Amino acid sequence: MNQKVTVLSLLVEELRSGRVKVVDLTQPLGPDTPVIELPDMFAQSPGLTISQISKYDDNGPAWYWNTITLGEHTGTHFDAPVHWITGRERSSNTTDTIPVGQFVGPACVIDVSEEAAQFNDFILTREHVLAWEGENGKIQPGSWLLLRSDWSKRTGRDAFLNADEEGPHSPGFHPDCVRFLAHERDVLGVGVETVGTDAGQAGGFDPPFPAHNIMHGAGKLGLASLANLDQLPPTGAVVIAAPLKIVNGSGSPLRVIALVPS
Ligand code: 23J
Ligand code: MN
Repeated sequence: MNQKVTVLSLLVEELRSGRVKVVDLTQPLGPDTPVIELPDMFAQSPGLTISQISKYDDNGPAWYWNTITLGEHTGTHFDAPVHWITGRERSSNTTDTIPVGQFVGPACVIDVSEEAAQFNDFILTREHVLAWEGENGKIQPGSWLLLRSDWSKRTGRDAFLNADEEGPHSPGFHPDCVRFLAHERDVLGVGVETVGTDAGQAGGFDPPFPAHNIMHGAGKLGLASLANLDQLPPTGAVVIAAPLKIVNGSGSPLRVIALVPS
């Protein structure tokens, strides 16, 4: 019997033929994975520790497995609306309750890699997004807005966190840009290559940490420490970013993948 042609049967054929590629937007997750450093007055999030339970030995002759301990916001990870105080009263704001439909969406990729290389504190404005839309079309509701900075190409913790006496220096979003994306474009959320969705210096913005404050206050999501954004077109890719179903979780490490047409 012939199978009906559907958008998914066509997708399967495109995947099989290689005309649609699956791109991994995830950083390796290990003990050296850098974690955000907050000012000393605040509690810090632990990175990953991994210890062996057994490896085909007396502790388990035919099986290998490990125990992992880590903060929810370690490496390539997802920020749920409940992560920020502005999102605490929203419904379905935790990793286990966000509707799964919100984990899949088209990607709008804004390339600021040259600007961020020139000026590590580069801040994306509403005007930058409007200029991008002039080239690529209007951001559709339910899109992921991904900021390509090439920050994922930095090797080692010091270069990645890029901190000095003033604190960390890394690109991010202007508060007015976040308001625009959340309220006038209704994005799913923002994704970045840096350690968090906010700029390194965003603790001093008004409001502090606008990508957290405004996005999560609007029920929007965040993706941090993404990689391989240079392999995505400005539009046309679909991103799947589904966190672990941690009960009352504020976020989770995850595997982020993109479907990219060639
Ligand atoms: C806690 C406090 C401030 C920030 C963050 C976490 C993150 O970036 C995060 O991983 O969500 S800025
Ligand atoms: Mn986070």
